[in-house]
Amino acid sequence: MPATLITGGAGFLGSEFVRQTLELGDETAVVLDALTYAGDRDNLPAEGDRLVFAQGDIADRPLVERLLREHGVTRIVNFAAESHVDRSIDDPGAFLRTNVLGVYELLTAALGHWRRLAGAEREAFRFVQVSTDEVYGSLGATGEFTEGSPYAPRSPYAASKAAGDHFVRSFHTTYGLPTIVTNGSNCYGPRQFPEKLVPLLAMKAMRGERLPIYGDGSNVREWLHTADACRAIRAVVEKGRPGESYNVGGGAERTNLEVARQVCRLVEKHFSEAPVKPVESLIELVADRPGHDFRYAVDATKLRSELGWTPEIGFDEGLDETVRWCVENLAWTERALQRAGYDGGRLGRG
Ligand code: NAD
Ligand code: TDX
Repeated sequence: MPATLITGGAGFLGSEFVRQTLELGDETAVVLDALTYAGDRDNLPAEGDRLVFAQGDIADRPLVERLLREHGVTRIVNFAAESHVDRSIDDPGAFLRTNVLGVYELLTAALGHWRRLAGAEREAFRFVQVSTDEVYGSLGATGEFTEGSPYAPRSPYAASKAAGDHFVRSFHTTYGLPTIVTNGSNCYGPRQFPEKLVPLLAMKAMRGERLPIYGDGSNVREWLHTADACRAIRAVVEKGRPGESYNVGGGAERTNLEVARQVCRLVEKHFSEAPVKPVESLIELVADRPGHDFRYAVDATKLRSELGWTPEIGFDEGLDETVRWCVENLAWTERALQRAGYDGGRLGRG
């Protein structure tokens, strides 16, 4: 049975990808995750015939080499990263270590392994780097990023992801390693760490705390449900062309204020004990994020037309389900906050 190394598989997107992989039923998922504040072993099922879990760092080359060899891995999907822009403003070093040096070590282990493979296994080998639209920089009110848009990162997070992507691409052009990059838009869904906009707002609204919206709330993000994002990454793993990159986005553009108001309405719908009503009265405009990118939007035509992917979950339906999940899984959120040493009050720049 083929095996896929899924790094960062205990995080938000990675754990959804692992669940989808196990549902497909025809491959072994080998998860490598350092279990930083963002990773939760309980996001994954227990180890079994088709799930192997190793706690460790993608920068630990001997460990990665052993996993690749022992499990006969023919695909690597790299979700492991420091992923939060505000944290990158406060501590860029951690982003450099994982998103650049970690990616380099992972690539080097992958290259050695790939070179030892032969025949169909070597042919099938893929290294998929899960990246972000933030590497392209910031858009004005119109236009969309295409795969040809130049990389122009502006936050330390985006800069580290861009540097990692450049290494990934260079391993294809220089050594022939079959790598592919996905550039995804903002994801939302269950099990997202409550420092990110949607779960942060839901958690604070349930506590009756003010809901910090940066600047004037007019910044725009393109939202995609994590299940649709992972189906897109699966399509890229199966059918993507080595050396290429694919934008991943579903077209649901919203201002942050629109998202905040919708989350407030959904908290009122699903959480009868909301301490402050209307929940919307908790929204407060606060100091802007330094270097705050105004707008992201991607043209995902290549993914749709070449690989036949279409999103299945509309934003209204997906957000309703996500806020309901946050209401019904407060214990998950409390555990995440404890693990990270947060009290809810210190979350967010506001
Ligand atoms: P996350 O922060 O929820 O999860 C990251 C996971 O990586 C965690 O389980 C963490 O323990 C693990 N990890 C961190 N450093 C590691 C290391 N050095 N070695 C091994 N494991 C390590 O992040 P996410 O939101 O699931 O994002 C996953 C990937 O998708 C990231 O690469 C991110 O850049 C990209 N991405 C995310 C979004 C989004 O909206 N969430 C959008 C586009 C792209
Ligand atoms: O408290 C907040 N108030 C606020 O107004 C927070 C946490 C965020 N915001 C704004 C900033 C952004 O414009 O909401 C928007 C979304 O913020 P985040 O959830 O922090 O996401 P973003 O910075 O857009 O980055 C996300 O999408 C792209 C992920 O965290 C990245 O990993 C991914 O690459």
